Amino acid sequence: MEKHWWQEVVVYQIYPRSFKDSNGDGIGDIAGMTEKLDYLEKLGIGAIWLSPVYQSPNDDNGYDISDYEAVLDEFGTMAEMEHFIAEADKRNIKVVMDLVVNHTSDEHAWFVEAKKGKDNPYRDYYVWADPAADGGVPNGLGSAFSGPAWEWDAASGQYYLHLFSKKQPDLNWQNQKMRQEIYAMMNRWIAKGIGGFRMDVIDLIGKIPEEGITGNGPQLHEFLQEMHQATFGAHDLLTVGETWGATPEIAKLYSAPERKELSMVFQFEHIGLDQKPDGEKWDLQPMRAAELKRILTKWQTELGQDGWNSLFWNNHDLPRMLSRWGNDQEYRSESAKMLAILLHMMKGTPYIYQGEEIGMTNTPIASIAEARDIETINMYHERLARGYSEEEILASINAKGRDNARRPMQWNASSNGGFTTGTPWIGVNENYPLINAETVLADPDSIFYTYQKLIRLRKEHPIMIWGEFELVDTVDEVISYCREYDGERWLVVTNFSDETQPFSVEDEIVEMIIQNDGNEITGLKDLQLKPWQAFVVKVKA
Ligand code: TEU
Ligand code: CA
Repeated sequence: MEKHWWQEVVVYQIYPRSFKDSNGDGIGDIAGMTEKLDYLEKLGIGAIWLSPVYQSPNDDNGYDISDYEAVLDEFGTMAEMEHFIAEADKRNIKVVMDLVVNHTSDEHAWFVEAKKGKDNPYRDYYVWADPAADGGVPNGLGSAFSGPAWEWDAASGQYYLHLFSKKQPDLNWQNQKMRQEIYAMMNRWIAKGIGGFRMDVIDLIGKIPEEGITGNGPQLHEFLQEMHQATFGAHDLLTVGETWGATPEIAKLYSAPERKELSMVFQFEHIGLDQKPDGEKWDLQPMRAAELKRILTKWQTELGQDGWNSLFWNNHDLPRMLSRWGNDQEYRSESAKMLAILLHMMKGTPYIYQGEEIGMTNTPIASIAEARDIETINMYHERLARGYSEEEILASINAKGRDNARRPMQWNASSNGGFTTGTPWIGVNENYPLINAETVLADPDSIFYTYQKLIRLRKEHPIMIWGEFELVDTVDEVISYCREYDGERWLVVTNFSDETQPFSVEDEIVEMIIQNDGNEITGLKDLQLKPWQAFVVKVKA
């Protein structure tokens, strides 16, 4: 397999609204991000996935784009964005832009035109349908943000499709002129020196709505090969598709090099483990470590040479993993470091979500008035109407709501965690005096330095990037595997539980690589692993 820079770096995701406010309006901005590039250089990351910074009415916090080539006023100017890309480049950090082309905002010029009537040249840039025989919605397609996926447009007597909010009309990828305009926009961003694209719900662009098909439609890969050819194919960029429904077989279709589509995909099979199989994300069940082990192993072994894994626990849509499956109370530091070691020692490109590196946690709400996310607010009203108790609904929101990840980054112990001198657009977690970058950087044994060391090890040891993965047979709650490369063998051992767990292998330790506590480990036979204990040793191959 040909080697690429995006297989060797660790990527850091910035959610700009919540990263750093530089002008006191309570909203993160590009100047604030530029201020923090030295912090990211110290961490050692090689690329930033930047959530949308484009012009938007912020119905879905920027994932509803009204102008792909203008910067949101609240975030700053295009000059500041180009300066950010240049300053990141000076620090060997590439900027991967968020490409949201399954839909636009309803305030995008194309949709404003399309709504003018059936004969408008932009009408077919979107998905319109006549009412069903009974005058209602054309079919049963639903929105991810509650309610039907069809919105009535009285002026034209048709419905338009929106798989997300009604202010996010789906683009019609069957329209070749529309596709060409998207590619031209992408090329103008590539010309600014960006490092690639994260592609929002890209598995939906092949949709056939009249047949109820949304993900993995028949022309999906044809469109991606056309996009590759027309834009990033001529450059060595990181392209990662967000594909909620991907299996390893489907992931190979996106990321097998000879197919000339994408570098890799975000697959979410591990992310669904605490969701009832027949329920929505809000319907919870306990996550079983044995299942997590099985799924992680499947993805490590089945992609093989036919693709490349992304590795992540967190993003702006997910509750913070430290609170979700770790232990953010008694074992906050140990379990945060264990999660980092378990993930970063696997084969693939690791992604760190802002605040994960300092052990930030979920932020529970006591009232829906504290919520900001449209997905959460819509679900609240929908489930109240369906008879759920407010207590049940808030419990689901506190476990799985997206605002958990979108609370302001905690920089220091000053007011609002040093995120803003004004009133933050969303409340800062009350634990900021204890959990903040400045305090964490002052502690050589902190979570930050575990991440910094994992990133440094990746730069120094090819085995972390290219080594073959092999699961080690253990009790359910212990996830242990080996990486082998060029005659070298590393053993990774993690206790994914609050309890002591047994571990024993015949291997002989050559050297301790990294561990999440100070315990002396002299041998590997008949060990009793402490809760959340994690270590990596080089063993005799
Ligand atoms: O997310 C796609 C998506 O499906 C998630 O919103 C998911 O449905 C939900 O969060 C359950 O966890 C992408 C973006 O990451 C998300 O922020 C946007 O809201 C969405 O697309 C629409 O652009
Ligand atoms: Ca600001």
